[in-house]
Amino acid sequence: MLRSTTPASAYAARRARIAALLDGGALVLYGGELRTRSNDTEFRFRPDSDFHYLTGLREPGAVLVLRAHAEPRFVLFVRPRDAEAEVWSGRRVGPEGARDRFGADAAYPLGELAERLPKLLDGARSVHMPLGRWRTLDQAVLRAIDGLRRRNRWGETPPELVRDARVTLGEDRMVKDEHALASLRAAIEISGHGHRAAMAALRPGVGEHQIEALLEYEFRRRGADGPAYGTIVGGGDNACILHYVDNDDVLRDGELMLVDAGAEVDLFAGDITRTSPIGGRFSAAQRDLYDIVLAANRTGIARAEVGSDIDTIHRACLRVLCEGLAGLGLLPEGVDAALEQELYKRYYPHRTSHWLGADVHDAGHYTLQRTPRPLQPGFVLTIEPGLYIPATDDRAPAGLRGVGIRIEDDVLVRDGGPEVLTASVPKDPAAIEALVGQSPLP
Ligand SMILES: [Mn+2]
Repeated sequence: MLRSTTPASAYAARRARIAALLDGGALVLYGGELRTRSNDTEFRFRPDSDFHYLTGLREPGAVLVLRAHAEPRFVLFVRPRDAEAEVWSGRRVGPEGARDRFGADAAYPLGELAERLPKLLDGARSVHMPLGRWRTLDQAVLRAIDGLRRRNRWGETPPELVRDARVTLGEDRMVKDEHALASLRAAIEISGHGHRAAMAALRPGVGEHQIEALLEYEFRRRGADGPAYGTIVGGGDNACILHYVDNDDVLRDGELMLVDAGAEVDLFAGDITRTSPIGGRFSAAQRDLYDIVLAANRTGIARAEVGSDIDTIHRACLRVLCEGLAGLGLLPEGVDAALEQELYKRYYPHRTSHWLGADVHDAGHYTLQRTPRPLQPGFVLTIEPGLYIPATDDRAPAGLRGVGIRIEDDVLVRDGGPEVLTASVPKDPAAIEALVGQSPLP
């Protein structure tokens, strides 16, 4: 069985929280549809995160209408049962199952959406929806509002306000409830198994694709939905390509392997990066660079406190990285000039943190009134400083050219100080060296 940590009551509690924020309005979400992979075959379905967050339903072609203004409150539209279609493309929950198994107060076949939506929106003060996300949903809602407006003489009262539901949902998703946290912890625990297995199987001559397969085997066999995003396994200077997902090179002695991979459980994502020496030992030059990134990682984590913000974390990490780079002779302009003129971008082009949750780059604003928002208890973010020395960098000593290192942890902001959710995955260089090559590649 796939791992699930989320009871039906958790989805009901989320719907109640969101309904209280709708101010007498209605929320309309679409779970999404199958996407073509090639010709007539499709990717495995993965529902929209907001939709799943409130329903737990994983079927394509489903619409949620959550009504704060009247009964029934929780309405689902789903594909109707169809014995023949289900033989080909899998079981469907159907309207009856939507009521019995997913707790809908009312449920109808998807084909009745256009006909029923006006009545469901009648009397709602506002409609909350992901504007512009799904053309079909936009059209259905706008038609319903327009239809109600035309019938205003007969007493129908259309919503006067359309709001972007992603703002409301994003704010709620930012503060992880106990079930979201349980899902995240499970996703991270499984991700950790994958990372440790990858380190243990690492040795020269193994293919990046084999490490990728091992990670995803660990994820799936332990009941995760699968990888939460495209697994990155980069040996040597492939580590300097930030979104390297080809994973088709061989891992060479004397080089490092960067793995950025996370499992998904109940549609919550782990997101972990570790960098390991392929031959089992960091060279002195690699170790120098590793220690700088590790110091930045630890500095960033220490700053992930209530009231801090991700700009403060980023700047604290940047200073550590720049001081380290200057110490290696890679920033002859000096630390202050490097920070001011962003000269470090040559070696560190990305930001340090993103929100983590149901989406690996999770929902929720990063700024409020254009200033970075203060961290609150329950926020989960990544701390992922890195340094990537281009293979062509003639400033760098030969032993550092083409070396890429990133160390990424997932951190829960708490009143008592940050909790590192990814603490079970080694990042101390001695601990990594002790693990690398310890078991045969299966
Ligand atoms: Mn990340």
